[in-house]
Amino acid sequence: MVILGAGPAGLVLGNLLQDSGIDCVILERAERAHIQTRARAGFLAAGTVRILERHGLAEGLHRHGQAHSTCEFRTEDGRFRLDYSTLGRGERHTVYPQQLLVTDLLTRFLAAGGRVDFGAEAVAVRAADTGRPCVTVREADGRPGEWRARFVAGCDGRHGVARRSLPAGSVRRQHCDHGVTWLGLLAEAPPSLDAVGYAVHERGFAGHMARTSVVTRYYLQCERGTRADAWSEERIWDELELRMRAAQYGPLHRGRVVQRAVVDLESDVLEPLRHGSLFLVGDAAGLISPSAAKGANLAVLEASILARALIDALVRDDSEGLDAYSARCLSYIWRAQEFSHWMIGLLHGPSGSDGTSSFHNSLRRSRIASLRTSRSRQDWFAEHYVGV
Ligand code: RFL
Repeated sequence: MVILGAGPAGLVLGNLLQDSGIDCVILERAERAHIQTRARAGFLAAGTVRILERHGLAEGLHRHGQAHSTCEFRTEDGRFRLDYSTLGRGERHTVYPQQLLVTDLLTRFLAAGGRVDFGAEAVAVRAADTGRPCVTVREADGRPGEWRARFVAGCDGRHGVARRSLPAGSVRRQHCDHGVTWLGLLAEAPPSLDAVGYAVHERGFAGHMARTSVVTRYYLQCERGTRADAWSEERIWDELELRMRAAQYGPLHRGRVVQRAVVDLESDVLEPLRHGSLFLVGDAAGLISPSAAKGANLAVLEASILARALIDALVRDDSEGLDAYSARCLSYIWRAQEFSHWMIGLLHGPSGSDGTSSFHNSLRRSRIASLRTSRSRQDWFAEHYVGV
């Protein structure tokens, strides 16, 4: 078994297969230090934690992760909080930075004898429609290499080679550009509130998400085409305080901005997620906007579904799970896409003052008002917000 990519998807899959005695190698383009320090997701859904627990992969997150269950909305109509652990299915998030989860998964995989080739870039997947696919590789020393296996798992993200290796016409890509751009920031500053903060402001959205007791992620909606370094730190903090209405609700803990990235909110889904012996998993299967923090959770879920199916096929000679893999994952993916899309509508007032935007702005206000007042709406929100 060849796994492309050592992100959450590839490492969960690798651990689960290895635990069942299935031989696998992970090819990872980046260096080890890079994947262990790449800060991205942080909110793990209850279902994700259960999958990791079931396979003995949750020790680190239980030791260092923090339970989280409240979000706070701040809008022109005031603020309100939802404790989603008391709504819907009564589940919480565990906040645990993705780079720590990746480090745990990698450490466990290597300690159990697993092989990860760092600096090895997959160049193409060939003969995926046969029972003996082949992955061509540029090794860390620049020399060409080749791997053959029964199956290949494309866990190499949105820009990976698995997607690019699919023959034209074998897969349908459905894409949506949500027309919204965020400046994603990581600040060396303690969280400023004990909740995820969603601020809707006429100047645009601002978000606050705890990562650890000393690091906080913030988002600022910005113009499409903004460069990540375009805003000074002072402007960033002033804008965050303005949109989060710090004058009314209290100042933010300021600190050094240690990471910035411009994120165009986009989604895409590939269908089907299997081409012969090649399977797409995680961001390679579908990209989801970070508006509802679903990407890493889907990656873990899909990897666990594929692992079960591969184990059944390789150990028990039962390929039913592999045949059902694509349809099964797509039903979860589309549910997550639907919720993320709904969140984008909830959080972004369109700029401009023509009749259409004012209409949509009023719809957005009404949507937030119903979330504030309707218990059944809150239950629905909680169920989808914390679930995948
Ligand atoms: P990854 O993590 O991108 O890993 C893919 C790996 O493949 C390697 N690779 C290759 N290796 C060999 N050969 C090649 N040709 C290769 N091409 C690529 C890469 O180096 C990399 O190591 O994909 P995976 O495993 O599918 O995991 C997906 C998640 O990383 C992603 O969905 C999340 O980070 C999304 N996301 C969030 N998800 C959540 O569930 N909760 C969150 O709170 C959350 N916050 C976020 C996020 C994503 C963000 N960015 C990237 C926009 C916050 C941000 C800012």
